[in-house]
Amino acid sequence: MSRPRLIAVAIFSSIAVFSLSVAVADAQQADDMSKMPGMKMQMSTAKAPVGAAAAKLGDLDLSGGYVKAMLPGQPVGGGYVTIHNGGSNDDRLVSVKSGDAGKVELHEMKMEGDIMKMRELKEGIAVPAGATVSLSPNTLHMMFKQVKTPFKQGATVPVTLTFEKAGAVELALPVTSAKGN
Ligand SMILES: [Cu+2]
Repeated sequence: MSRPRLIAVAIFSSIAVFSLSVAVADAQQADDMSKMPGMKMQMSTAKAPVGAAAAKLGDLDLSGGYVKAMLPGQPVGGGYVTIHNGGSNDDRLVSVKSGDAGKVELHEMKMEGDIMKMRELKEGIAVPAGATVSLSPNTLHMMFKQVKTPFKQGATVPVTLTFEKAGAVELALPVTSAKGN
């Protein structure tokens, strides 16, 4: 076998192993993340789409809010927003609700070795004083469960985000393409 070909095979094998690891991790998730290709393999930093939802709540600035369109058969939806705490008190996103979903959980995706794992953050997401926390694909996210009608590109999904100190704020998250960011 010639050298370039050997290298190509090696690269392909490592991709296959990585995909397999991801698939194994997915299988362990009740959410079945394997049906969420958009949330899985994109390692780049996502940019918020044009027309993303924004709001101000006390010291908190929320921007870049959106959800991804759901693919046929996809059981859960992913939502994202950036939160900047311009104040001098730490705060915490404690819960999210939506009229379009039975429940919304706060999740984190993380590489553990070469396996991507997702877990629920029952304690919420800390937003320390002066910090900017981004919920974006492959990291922190809102996970919409028991979705009544699959999110469709062009629609909006209403959410209420509740913070420990700042209180609650409503956002209408635009639904963007299921692919890419
Ligand atoms: Cu999730």
